[in-house]
Amino acid sequence: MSKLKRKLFKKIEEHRPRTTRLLKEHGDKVIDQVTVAQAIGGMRGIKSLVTDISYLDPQEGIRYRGFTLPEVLEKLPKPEGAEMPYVEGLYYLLLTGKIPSQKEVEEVVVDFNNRRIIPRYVWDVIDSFPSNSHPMAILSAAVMSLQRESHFNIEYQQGISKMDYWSSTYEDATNLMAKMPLIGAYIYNKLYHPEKGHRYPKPTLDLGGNFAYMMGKDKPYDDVSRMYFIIHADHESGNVSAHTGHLVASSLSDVYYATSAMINGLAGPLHGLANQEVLRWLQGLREQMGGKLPSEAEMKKYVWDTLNNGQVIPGYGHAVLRKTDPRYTVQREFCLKHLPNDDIFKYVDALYNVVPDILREHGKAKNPWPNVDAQSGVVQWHYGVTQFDFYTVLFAIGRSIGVLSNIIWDRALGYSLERPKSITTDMLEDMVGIKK
Ligand code: HAX
Repeated sequence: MSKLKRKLFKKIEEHRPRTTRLLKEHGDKVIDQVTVAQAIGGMRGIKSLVTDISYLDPQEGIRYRGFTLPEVLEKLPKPEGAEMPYVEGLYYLLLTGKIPSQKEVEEVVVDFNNRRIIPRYVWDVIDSFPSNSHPMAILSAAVMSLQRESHFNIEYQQGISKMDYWSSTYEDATNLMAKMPLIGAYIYNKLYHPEKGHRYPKPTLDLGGNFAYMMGKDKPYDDVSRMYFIIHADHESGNVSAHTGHLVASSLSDVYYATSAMINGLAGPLHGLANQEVLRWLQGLREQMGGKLPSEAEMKKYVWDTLNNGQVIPGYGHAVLRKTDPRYTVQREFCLKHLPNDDIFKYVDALYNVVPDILREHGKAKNPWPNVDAQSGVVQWHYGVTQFDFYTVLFAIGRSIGVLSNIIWDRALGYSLERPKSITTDMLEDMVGIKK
């Protein structure tokens, strides 16, 4: 057993009595109520999921295991000469709640590297897709094809105890996490640079460094990748991708089924696909402007035209957040340091000056501030990843760290099959006293 797995097991054993006690002694205590608007409106805000891996405060933004994003980026160990921490260190933090030492994280790096081998049939699945397929569809299918590798599935068939589900799930999750960036880079090269062919991984590199290498990108793209995967990793459990992963895994489907489903949820334009939509929308403006930076009045007109057309402003608003997303701020600071004169960055900054006021005047969005997706495409574009269809694949690689960590813990704490109750419109009308 690896040191990380041993540490995780200890933490699981310490935690289990807390969940058991809550259920046994306080299982019937009321912690929330449900309104008609919540039942019709996507279950917004109902407290009905439990996770210790991250928590999203509407004002402050995300904390991973109690740490804000700037704290995570500052405290996690970094590869020599790097500005951003090891992604593997984040996996350690999310699983155990502890910031790993340099040595502890280096052990995880070696463990991940040993799990990178990808069966030939996965490349065949990817290669069989037409080159105009969306990369998220290819990613989902590639992850799905790996399902036959599941240790959990084999052990379940053999009849293991519930108490041990977490162990084979840990193996599956870590195997998949180590492979995801390689699959992503392969999809990128197949779709956009077939002339360059496939690059094999470099065994000496960490997850972020190797991803940059396989994408064919020089420094600081390794740091961009580390930053990107870390800030997208988790956003508590209610968002579509995290919730989908949790929901599918709750039926004891293995992590391959659950992660493929999570990828499908992330691929919607109201969720992860918004990062590609921001760039597509900005390019529309750029074309209109013939490449020059629009004046404030021109920018305002473009935003209003979009709203008056009945469309949303991509990259703005959020179902939970009520302030600027700290994931936006982390990337903005990176841009200010590394690409302050980038054209698209200037567009994004100029938008920040006009959109919140316009959304407030428009009067619909509860949160007029930018979310993570408003800024993330800019960084990719600057370093030559201009194929914005690909951006959500990057998000998916990052998000899988949180989703997989959660599934391991779901299994460890024996979380139940999800089964909320639905009712009919007739019943709802009766409940609120509408006469028919
Ligand atoms: N532009 C225009 N209208 C917006 C808006 C925006 N950016 N954000 C919200 N609204 C509208 C909603 O469409 C909704 O209109 P209707 O009443 O006509 O349905 C109204 O304002 C109230 O919405 P809300 O309660 O403020 O927000 P929701 O919780 O319903 O939705 C969304 C949250 C993120 C989906 C929404 O803000 C949106 O569509 N934003 C643009 C797309 C986007 O950036 N998505 C990525 C979000 C971050 C994320 O998950 N990344 O993966």
